[in-house]
Amino acid sequence: TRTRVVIIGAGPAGLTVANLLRTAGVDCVLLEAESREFIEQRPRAGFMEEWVVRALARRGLADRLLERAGRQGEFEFRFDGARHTMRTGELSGRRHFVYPQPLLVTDLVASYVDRAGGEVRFGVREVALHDIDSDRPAVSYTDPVTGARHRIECDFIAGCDGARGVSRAAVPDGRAVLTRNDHGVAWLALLAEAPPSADGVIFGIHERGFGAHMARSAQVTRYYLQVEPGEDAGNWSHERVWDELRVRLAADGSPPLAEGPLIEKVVLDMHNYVVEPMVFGRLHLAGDAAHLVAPIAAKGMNLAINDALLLGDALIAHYQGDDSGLAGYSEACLRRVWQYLEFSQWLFDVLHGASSGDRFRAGTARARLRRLLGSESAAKAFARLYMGEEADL
Ligand code: RFL
Repeated sequence: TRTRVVIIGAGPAGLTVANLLRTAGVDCVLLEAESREFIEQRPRAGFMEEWVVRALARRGLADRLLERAGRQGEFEFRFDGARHTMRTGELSGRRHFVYPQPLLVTDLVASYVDRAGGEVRFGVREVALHDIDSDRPAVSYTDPVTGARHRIECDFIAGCDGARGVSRAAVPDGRAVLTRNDHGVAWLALLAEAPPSADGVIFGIHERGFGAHMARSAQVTRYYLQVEPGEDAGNWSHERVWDELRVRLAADGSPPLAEGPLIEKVVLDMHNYVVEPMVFGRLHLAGDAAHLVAPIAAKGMNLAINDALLLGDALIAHYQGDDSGLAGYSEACLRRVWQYLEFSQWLFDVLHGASSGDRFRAGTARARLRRLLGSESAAKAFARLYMGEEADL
């Protein structure tokens, strides 16, 4: 078979590219390793920045999101038994949209497959990329039902297969630089079947380790606990989790946490990476396949959609005779990636200083917090980055 663009991976990045291409009449095929049911339920991100929502809305991809997503414009720091509210919405003029990633993925699949009749092959195995340096690249895979091997020739490959995909690995040695950074801590990511215990986000800064609360829906709340890297989630029983959350999120005058069964318990090593450039011949990487931002500031999905919008538009422009978008693609994505990595690193230091066991780091983190809470201009600059730099996409 032959098509114009093969997209590998049906996460937020791949699905956004697929929707854009399909709407513009550019032939594409989307290959996904998992089943449709699986990707529509995989829990992950929850916060979307306003400019991303606006960009999706402009392309008719945010109808349900705009109807159903909660809006958030403040969060709380808790430390030394006190609560400090940051009014990030007021300070920045922007809001966060609370929309769990599985809902967004469900909407994007429905719009691409059910509404636009786009082509996806779910459950594909042994995906391999070929001749990415030529102008006739191809992708091959094994059909999950028949076991037959298929090959799709194309003009371009969009590598949107996330942190553990095969696209990034297809880049020949020496053609890209992979920059890694490891924060040296892990977070136990938890989903509790419990109503939220506050309106929005609480960052608990504590000597015993960082802890966080993130309101998701009336029934489900996300929590995080800083743990040792490589820690086994099995060591964290229901009692231990809730005892520790109560300590790390404690503050005078705060209502008790609403407890509930833990329906997700995963240890995430807090690390980051960036691949530069994001393009190799006919392969364009997008989203987590190209860069991972530890979920400290909830930036990953926003970056993935930013890349996807730029890539989708650039590919469409290419078929209309304009290659400037493709030429500038990698640089345009990476500018925002590095901005967000820097912010994430900065926030990491603020949130983990107290538990670092290092008096210098603890002292400087405390100084940053005081500056944020005591200076309007510092708070404004912070809020703009936290809520996400605007872009007209
Ligand atoms: P995805 O979502 O990982 O999608 C990649 C898709 O590719 C498929 N795949 C393959 N398909 C074919 N062949 C192969 N060989 C394949 N290998 C993999 C996978 O099955 C999958 O369907 O990447 P994408 O599209 O780049 O999207 C990135 C986001 O998912 C990610 O950045 C966010 O989830 C990060 N993140 C958050 N981001 C935010 O913006 N806000 C948040 O609040 C937020 N919270 C989080 C997060 C990530 C978390 N985890 C689990 C790392 C919270 C958590 C706990």
